[in-house]
Amino acid sequence: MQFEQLKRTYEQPFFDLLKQARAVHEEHWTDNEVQLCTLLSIKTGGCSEDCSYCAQSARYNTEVDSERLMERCDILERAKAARENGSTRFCMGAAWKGVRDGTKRFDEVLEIVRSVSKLGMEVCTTLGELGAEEAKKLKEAGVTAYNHNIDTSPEHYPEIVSTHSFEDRLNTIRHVQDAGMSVCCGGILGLGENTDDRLRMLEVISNFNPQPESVPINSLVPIPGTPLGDSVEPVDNFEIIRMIAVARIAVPKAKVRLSAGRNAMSEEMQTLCFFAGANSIFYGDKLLTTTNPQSEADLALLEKLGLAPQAPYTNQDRPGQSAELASH
Ligand code: SAM
Ligand code: DTB
Ligand code: SF4
Repeated sequence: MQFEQLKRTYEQPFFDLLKQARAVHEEHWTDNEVQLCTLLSIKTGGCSEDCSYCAQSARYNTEVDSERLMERCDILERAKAARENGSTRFCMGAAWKGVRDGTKRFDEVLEIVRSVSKLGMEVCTTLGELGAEEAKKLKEAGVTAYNHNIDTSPEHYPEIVSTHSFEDRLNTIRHVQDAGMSVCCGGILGLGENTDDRLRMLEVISNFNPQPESVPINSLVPIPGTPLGDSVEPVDNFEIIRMIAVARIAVPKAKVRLSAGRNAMSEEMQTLCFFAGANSIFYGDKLLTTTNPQSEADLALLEKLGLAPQAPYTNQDRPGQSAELASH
């Protein structure tokens, strides 16, 4: 969708927007399911980049220390626990500028992915910048989706990050698409951007070809010590709901993931987000470095609403499943 159309959609009376989003949602998603995804920070802190919202940048004095890449067996334990708890997607994040083929750490990541992908969940990684070769190898190892957010509009991006460009983000996304992985791409609300910035971000995302398989909508979790730690007004709940609704309309087949920031949202607020088209959440007490609602509370909310956690995949129906793995 183009900016003008997104803007007209966004500016409708609130109930008209919700009605439109709900109709699009029901056309493409018939099952009243919410996907539960578990996040794990496999390499925390010490990142060279200066993203001004991030607890893991080495440039800011936050409470997060730099750690080494986790051991494969520990990651596997966490992935198994996530599957036991009902997650159908396991997302591994690393605080790196990017990964490079031929390095020891990239080989370690490939080994980790090979192990985790045998568990039958969707395997998502978010490791920073990728070239064509790295993307191909991750796909071969069993990554089904790669998360790389554009975070805000092209115009606002330089206000938020100076160590890489918006174009760098798009290049990585292109490599992910070329390698045949699904793209998970969304952004953050609350970086000091205006509504037009948010809609320009959605314009870029909705014009990807193919459209992304998932769109995470994060609401800024202010991190003390970062440039955005205390300076920015929280985003109005109605603006968040409107953005979820417009994302649902603009990218109808994507999972719209209500991501960071749920800890600060009431149950009623989250419910309106589900109604507007959100159909995936991060599940488990921790995101990467910050807290998330307790699992029991999330399950209780879904139950109250008559929503079901997405059922586990069988061997054959997991997206991105290779014929070789499916036959095991
Ligand atoms: N280093 C990789 C990258 O930059 O793509 C992966 C990790 S990064 C933490 C993944 C995404 O988490 C960011 O693009 C941003 O959308 C989101 N994020 C990070 N810190 C956040 C915060 N404090 N509040 C909300 N979202 C945040
Ligand atoms: C995404 O869009 N949000 C997740 C995931 N992709 C990697 C990360 C949220 C991080 C929130 C801040 C933190 O825990 O450090
Ligand atoms: Fe944080 Fe990722 Fe930016 Fe590094 S590249 S500072 S981990 S958001």
